[in-house]
Amino acid sequence: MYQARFEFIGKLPVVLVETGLKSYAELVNRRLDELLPPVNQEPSRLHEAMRYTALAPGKRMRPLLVLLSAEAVGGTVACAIDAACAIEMIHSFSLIHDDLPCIDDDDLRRGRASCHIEFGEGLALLAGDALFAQAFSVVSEAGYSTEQLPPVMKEISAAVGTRGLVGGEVLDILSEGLEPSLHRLQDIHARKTGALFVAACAVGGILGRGTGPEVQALREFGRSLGLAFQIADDLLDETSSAAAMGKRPGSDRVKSKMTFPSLLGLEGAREAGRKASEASIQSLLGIPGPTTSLAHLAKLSAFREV
Ligand code: GRG
Repeated sequence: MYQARFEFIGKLPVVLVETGLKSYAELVNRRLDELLPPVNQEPSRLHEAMRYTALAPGKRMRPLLVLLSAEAVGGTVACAIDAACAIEMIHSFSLIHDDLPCIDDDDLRRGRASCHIEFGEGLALLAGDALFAQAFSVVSEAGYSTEQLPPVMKEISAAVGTRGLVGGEVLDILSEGLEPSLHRLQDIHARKTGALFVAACAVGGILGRGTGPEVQALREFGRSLGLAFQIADDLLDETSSAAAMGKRPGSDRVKSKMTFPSLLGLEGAREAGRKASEASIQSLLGIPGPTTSLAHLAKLSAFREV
């Protein structure tokens, strides 16, 4: 049932090679592997479940944003890699919980059976919790300076809590059956998707020792990019296939969810995605350093196929 013709790995490098980002994604995967608890330690089944989703083929958007944002303000990949992996762990945590039967009830993720299908609900829930804790443990042990650590912790925790992933998911659940509203939809996705994008960019800026205005410009970039990315996600849910995406398309429609295409139509949603992507690129004008790769990522997010 799940043997996916998921060609993600075969597809993404084409894009990443073009934009020079393949090596960054490989670096993230290698460091993630080192930072996740090994399967030869107990409780090994828990570690297997954590690694199963966190190391599965994904786009690694959020860690790439951390690394490229650090470079954009004059920092290095080395200074930001552990925080980049921590943010990917949090993203993986949210995917595991999102797929659970009590939330979105999805059986396919990243081209594989969802974590709870493979390991059972209890273990999947706990693997998510452990990834969350591991993320903060990684950041606290990364050797960041006393000026950097508190703002980095603040950015990441804010993106997860009520103003971020959890709050967005709750608003999403509670909006079922309500009158569709573009304002509410934007608020939900600013929290569910945008907040972690903003945090990734800000954390990269902080660790790269960017100035206040530079970090603020990166934040703006992440906000618009998150919107462009989510609009593309909604469009793909309407138009793509499980084989291409590695998750079940059409699920928004089945669950009668409010989406950008359902509110704006396919063409209207495409136009909104284009505008958000352009707005994100405009925000980069406030940054003197190398921003070409961030701009590529912005275009890729709006016009992606996976
Ligand atoms: C407590 C962190 C936490 C979560 C619980 C379930 C939940 C609350 C929030 C759901 C957040 C969620 C899954 C938002 C959707 C964001 C999104 C667009 C996910 C897909 O991201 P991609 O396309 O996935 O970057 P890959 O697999 O490529 O990494």
